[in-house]
Amino acid sequence: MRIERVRAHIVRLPADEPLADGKVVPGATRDIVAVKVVTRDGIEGVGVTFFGAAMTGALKAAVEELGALIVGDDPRLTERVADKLRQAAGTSGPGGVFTLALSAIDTALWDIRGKLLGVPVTTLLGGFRDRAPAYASGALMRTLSLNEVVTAAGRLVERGWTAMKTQLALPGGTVAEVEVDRIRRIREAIGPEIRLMCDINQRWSVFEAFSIGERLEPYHLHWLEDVTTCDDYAGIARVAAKLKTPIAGGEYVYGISPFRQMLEARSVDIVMIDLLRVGGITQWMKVAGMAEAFNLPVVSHLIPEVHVHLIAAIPNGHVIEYMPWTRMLFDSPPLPMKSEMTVPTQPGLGLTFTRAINDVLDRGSP
Ligand code: SMN
Ligand code: MG
Repeated sequence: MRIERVRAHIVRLPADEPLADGKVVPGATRDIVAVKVVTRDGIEGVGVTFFGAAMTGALKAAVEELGALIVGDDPRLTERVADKLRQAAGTSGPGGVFTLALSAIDTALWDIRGKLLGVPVTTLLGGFRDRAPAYASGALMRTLSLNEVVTAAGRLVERGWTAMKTQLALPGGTVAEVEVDRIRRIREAIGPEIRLMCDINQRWSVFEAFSIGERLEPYHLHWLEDVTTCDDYAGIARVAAKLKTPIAGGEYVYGISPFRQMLEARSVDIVMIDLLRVGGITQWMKVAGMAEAFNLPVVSHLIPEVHVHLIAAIPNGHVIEYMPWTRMLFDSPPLPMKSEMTVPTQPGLGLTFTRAINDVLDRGSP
């Protein structure tokens, strides 16, 4: 079993918002690097990566340069591959493009392993259950006006969602009254039973998190996410100790070690693992195990098509973030139904890139 080639291709998907038919900026795109690892006997593994922004070309190049180094290697030996690539990349990791590139390769290797053994990736990882809860993400962003966000939240409920995430730390400066009022209005629109999460994306100070967080408690958020700078473990821990609302975090950190700091400091009540920044499925599972040992639930960040396998596989998988950004990469991707996703049963990840993407990946760069 040997790797024959690794190819990457930048796909510019339209920046749409299908969950509540949100407004779109004409021409705006989400630029994603689609990756394919092919073995000599023709097994194909798919991976994806992004967060490159203006460096998306560099991210694609990183995948292909790292990929060239593992041609001829055994795709089943994910730890050996990760070690080889880490050493080859010098000290360019763990933060940044190196880990984002490693992640896509590692994900493709797990897809290959599943196809080789004829089982879904979730089965390889433990297969705790065959479906998992999902929440709607991306439809209730801070850039929407108050009326727009309230309308969109109502629409999500109409469409069967029982859990959804919004954002605070509104553009133009944080005014506590305005922030609290927005959550009050959303809660009124969706009723008491819907799970509502709120993401701050590191934009509050610790003191804003104390004071606004306390005033949000009557609206019983399911969690408050990334309340302040992601590596201020002590600061986040102070917020977590003070508020009744569970504190979620973890999507911004790279590799596995920061999770040790975060968990030892008791910064978070809910561990959010980002597949790309953690370095792929191999590393994701290590953090999930760490969280389990700390008696903490795990939630995913973006790429629900892959994360459905992971959240369903582990005993402490809590909920999948259903952010629809990557669905258009695939033919018949797994989709949520009434706030739930079912794990694909085909071997591997059960994901096939669309014909147009496959054509380019099979042909190689012009
Ligand atoms: C988020 C991060 C990156 C891109 C989109 C959205 C956000 C989330 O933090 O949790 O979904
Ligand atoms: Mg977030």
